[in-house]
Amino acid sequence: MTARAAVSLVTLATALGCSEPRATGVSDYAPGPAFDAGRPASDAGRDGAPGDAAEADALADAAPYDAPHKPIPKQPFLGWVELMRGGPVWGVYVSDMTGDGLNDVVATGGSSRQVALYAQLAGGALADAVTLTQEYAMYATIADVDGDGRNDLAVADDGLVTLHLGQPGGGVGPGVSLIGAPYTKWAGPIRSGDFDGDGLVDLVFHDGADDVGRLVFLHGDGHGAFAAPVVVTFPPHTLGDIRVANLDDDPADELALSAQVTSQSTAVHIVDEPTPRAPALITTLPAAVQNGRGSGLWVGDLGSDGTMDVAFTEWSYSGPSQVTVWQPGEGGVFGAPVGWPTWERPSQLAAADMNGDGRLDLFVQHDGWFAIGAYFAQGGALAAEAIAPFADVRPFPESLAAGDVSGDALPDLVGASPYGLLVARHAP
Ligand SMILES: [Ca+2]
Ligand SMILES: [Ca+2]
Ligand SMILES: [Ca+2]
Ligand SMILES: [Ca+2]
Repeated sequence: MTARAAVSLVTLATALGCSEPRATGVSDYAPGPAFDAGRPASDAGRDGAPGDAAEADALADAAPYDAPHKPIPKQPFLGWVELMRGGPVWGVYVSDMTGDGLNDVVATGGSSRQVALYAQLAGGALADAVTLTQEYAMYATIADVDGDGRNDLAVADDGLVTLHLGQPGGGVGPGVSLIGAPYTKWAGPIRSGDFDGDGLVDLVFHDGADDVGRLVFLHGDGHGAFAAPVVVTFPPHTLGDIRVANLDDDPADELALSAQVTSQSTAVHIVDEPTPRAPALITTLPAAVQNGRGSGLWVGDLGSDGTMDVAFTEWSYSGPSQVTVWQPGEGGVFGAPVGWPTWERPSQLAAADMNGDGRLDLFVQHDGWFAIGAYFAQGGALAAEAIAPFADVRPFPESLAAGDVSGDALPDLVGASPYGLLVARHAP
């Protein structure tokens, strides 16, 4: 890191820490190469405190970013970026955990790796972090598991899969373990959906055994209890992220999961329950980039055209980087993928209608580049990627999320960084 970059980085980290909106837009600051310089001494004990005016002025005057390969053009599709204090964050989730109808942010893997709640306050600001759970958790999912109208929180990590029921007035209750001895290696991403089609919330998580890939399904009874786990095994490779959506004509949800098959080979598996409570791998979508690596996975209706999409970021050291998109056709059979060229090191994905045209747009984080790309939907296609400076977000399955967290009905982007929770508010 150059001295100049270090100075602008410290300035950025300091100025982003303020909790009040400032006029400085994201396009006005100079992203640095990495958040690895340690927090500036002047930050000590200042969580939530506004940065001083001199630092804000320095931010506005910061030097442009020296990108070694490609310059980052300034694209004003994001508003200003705010760094909430509270220590490192790994996973971020946007949902209402306080029962007031306003989205809040739940963050996993904080400084003590507990799960923290950043509640949205009236007026749109996020409150300081409040610890929701005492157990370690890197992964979480939020859904109303017991049907009482309050969102519940299921967390997974280090051999634990624990359910915390939402409480009247906000917050969650004590954790109840959902698994026993067979799944104590470690637990990866956990997701919720209705996989058996009975209208009740089920859970699925990745059991991180080394020698075999295992997905564990927990079918809910609608009252917070679950049937015996159903395990689907995969050939020995590392499972990545899990995403849930209804990809075919039946009412039940399917799921997509990314897998690192070899050190130079990735794939996306589609899992369905052709017979309720008998989930099975139904198809594997081979990676499109040869000798590539994949990381970000997203499933939904890009462009809001009524057709579901499975999106996966792929890159290789020597070849192209792209966002690969598959669409399920008749009977859930997937067609050939379409590759959308993307900038360096594409990582996590999130989607929101950022430009208000009623179509869902796609966002891709660029790992280590302090940049985020936007693919705005145009009809049945995506426009060429627009790049905007962003703060560094972890290359972690759940480190990027979208949703309105400021109460203006415009979607914001939320990211997990080594420094804390990032909130990129929609430009007003
Ligand atoms: Ca709320
Ligand atoms: Ca509930
Ligand atoms: Ca169900
Ligand atoms: Ca289905």
